[in-house]
Amino acid sequence: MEDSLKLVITSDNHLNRYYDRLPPARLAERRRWLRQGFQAAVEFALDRGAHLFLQAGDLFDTPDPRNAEREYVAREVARLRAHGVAVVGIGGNHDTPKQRTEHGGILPQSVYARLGGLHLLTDGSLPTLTLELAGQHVCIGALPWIPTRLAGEDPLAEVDWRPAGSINLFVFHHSIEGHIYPGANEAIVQRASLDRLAAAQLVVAGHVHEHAYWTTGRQTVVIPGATERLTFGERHTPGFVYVELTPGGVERLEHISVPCQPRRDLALHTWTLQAEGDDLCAAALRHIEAAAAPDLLLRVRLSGPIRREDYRALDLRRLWECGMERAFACEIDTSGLVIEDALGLRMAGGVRVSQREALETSARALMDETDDPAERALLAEALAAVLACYEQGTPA
Ligand SMILES: [Mn+2]
Repeated sequence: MEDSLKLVITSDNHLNRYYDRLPPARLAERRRWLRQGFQAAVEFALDRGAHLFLQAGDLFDTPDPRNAEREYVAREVARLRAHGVAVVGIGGNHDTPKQRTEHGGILPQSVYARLGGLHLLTDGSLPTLTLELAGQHVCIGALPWIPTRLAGEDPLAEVDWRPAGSINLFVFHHSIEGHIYPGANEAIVQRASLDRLAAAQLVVAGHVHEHAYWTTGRQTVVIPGATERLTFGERHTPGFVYVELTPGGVERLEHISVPCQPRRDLALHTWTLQAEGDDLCAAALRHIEAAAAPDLLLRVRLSGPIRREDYRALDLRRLWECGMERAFACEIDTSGLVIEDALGLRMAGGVRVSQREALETSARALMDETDDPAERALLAEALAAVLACYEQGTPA
């Protein structure tokens, strides 16, 4: 019986992801959550005696991760190498510089590549690496991420890949028709183009965070998926993939799930809050207190019609502070609030509360409070100056 090639595949680890409005200690804790999935993939590769550890892009969230993250990855890559595991990687849309003038166009992973820690498939049109692994002649080809590719293009359209391995695998970092990132406006690989990679028993596609795989004839296509949920919209189970591969195709494929930090989307409608009798702010605070938990990433989504005076009385900062005190992190989303005007007529749906509107509202309130025409004129002048400054970004 022939040996199968054992490989661990991970993608979209997004190490070093930054979250604004998170205090430093919590940001560090969040980054520990992000490392956890990548760490689990490394441990799994060592436990199973994998021959190959493949990272399919977006290892880092940016082309310039902090040294702490770079050093962490160096340590793990060194452990894999010390145990004889070959490490192969490609860049993704997050960790590849957008242009040559940014970091000289160099990926953060290239430091490990230069020191022999990993093979980074980044140069040329279809860089292909040949390794002797598990008694097989293994060819690994890649389509490097090109930041200038346009939406509507098929990244595989011109690809003509003719590897000579007994086992061939191909890796890229793109959405595939039918498996598209929500709201994607980018180049997408057409299903039919996968025929161009007919020589590959395994095709690996990083980028889409939800794991999927399918097999057509001898070829299996696998989307390893992300190792943590990165946004509130994501419902997938994060993890990585373990594959046993022979010249005849995939013999075994497992998706190993990893824990993710809990998230909760708390939807609060103004009608529900009003029905509770007291003011909106007190009602919203009660809901936030009840929903919060120490580990939780909480998003509070306020929606529904609201009168201007109620909006002014809604202390958003206090809501946010309450969430930050009781949950791990909190964001307050007011984009679903619809301001009703003074005559009780509702404006067209989806009106956003803009800074401009808030400035006008406060100025008008001050003007309403005075009978002195000179003071009103001064307030009007102040408002105009502030708005000019706000809109043009220059001091009036
Ligand atoms: Mn990506």
